[in-house]
Amino acid sequence: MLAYCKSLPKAELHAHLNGSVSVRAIEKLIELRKRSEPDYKADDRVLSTAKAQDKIRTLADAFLMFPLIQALTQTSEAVTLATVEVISEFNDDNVKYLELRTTPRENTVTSMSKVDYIEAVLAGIARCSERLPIIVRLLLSIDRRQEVADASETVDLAIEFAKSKNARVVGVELSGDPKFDGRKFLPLFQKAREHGLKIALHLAESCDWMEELSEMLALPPDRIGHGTLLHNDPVHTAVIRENSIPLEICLTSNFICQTTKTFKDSHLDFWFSRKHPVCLCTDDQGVFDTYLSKEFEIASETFNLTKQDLFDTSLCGLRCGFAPKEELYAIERIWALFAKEHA
Ligand code: 6MZ
Repeated sequence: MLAYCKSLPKAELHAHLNGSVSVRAIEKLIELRKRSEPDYKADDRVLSTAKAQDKIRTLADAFLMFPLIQALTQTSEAVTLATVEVISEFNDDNVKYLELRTTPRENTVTSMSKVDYIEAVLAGIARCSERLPIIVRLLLSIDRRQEVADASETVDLAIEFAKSKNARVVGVELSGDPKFDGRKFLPLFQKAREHGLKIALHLAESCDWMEELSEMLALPPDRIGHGTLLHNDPVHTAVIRENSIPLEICLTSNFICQTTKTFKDSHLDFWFSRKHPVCLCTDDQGVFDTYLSKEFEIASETFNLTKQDLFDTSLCGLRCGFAPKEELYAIERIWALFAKEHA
């Protein structure tokens, strides 16, 4: 089944840039850093990211990993390198449509502004678009820990960048440690929507801040990240079903962080059995040492999915993308061709 999963064209809709950086890419980033700082010594923990699975037991543990990687992407050159590496690895896994998401950061030491950061990511996307058969779009992330003013700047930048000619910024999203309430950002998401941006919200990833849910769902978001515990509440379930809000489900991430005890306990089954749109995603393929084909294989083994189920799930992922519908239709031809070849 893994071979079939690898051969399937896939859409990845939930991938955090810095969490997706692999050990191989981390080594390249360290090399780059050493060119300007020969004595640079990377934190030992960052090099053992591939073994992070052994160390991460909770979501809080995962949140200790991100700053270690972010410490290596503090210049435009490093951000572009990380972007190119991440996209190349998704391309190697036969991902045809990728939505990356990242939190624009400024760094006063290296004089990297948020605009520089976004431009560096877009430069990496442009470089890959020239040589790889993968379409990449970008969501700008608001970190739950941020001040509203900081997040507001990100939304304004998303609006500006989305207007540019080959608009690769298609949305904004909310992520970060779920123990921080996201309600203060709601007016910003409203504003983003008024300017034509799509919205994805991490919701109910853990049992922190469950009281925000009704207000966050009332937005309503265009997609939900994780939503691990949402199906426990019939009112929330009804809102999600009525609005047909797709869920981005990351099996390995949820399992490693123990927000689902086993793969079988995943909420995937609940939504799948109701024919609700779900997208299988990796979340942080570097930190969790996974890749999208593997997520498909785990889903297939855990829930006895057939090849047809996997194909349908993969196509459903593409259709939940935030790129304009006509672009997604055009990409769908790849799925149609695959279906014809495997009929
Ligand atoms: C919530 C997550 C996350 O933005 O620097 N992030 N937020 N839940 C998760 N599940 C494990 N995984 C990653 O990528 C790293 C940032 O993405 C968010 C966190 O805010 C993390 O700092 P970027 O590219």
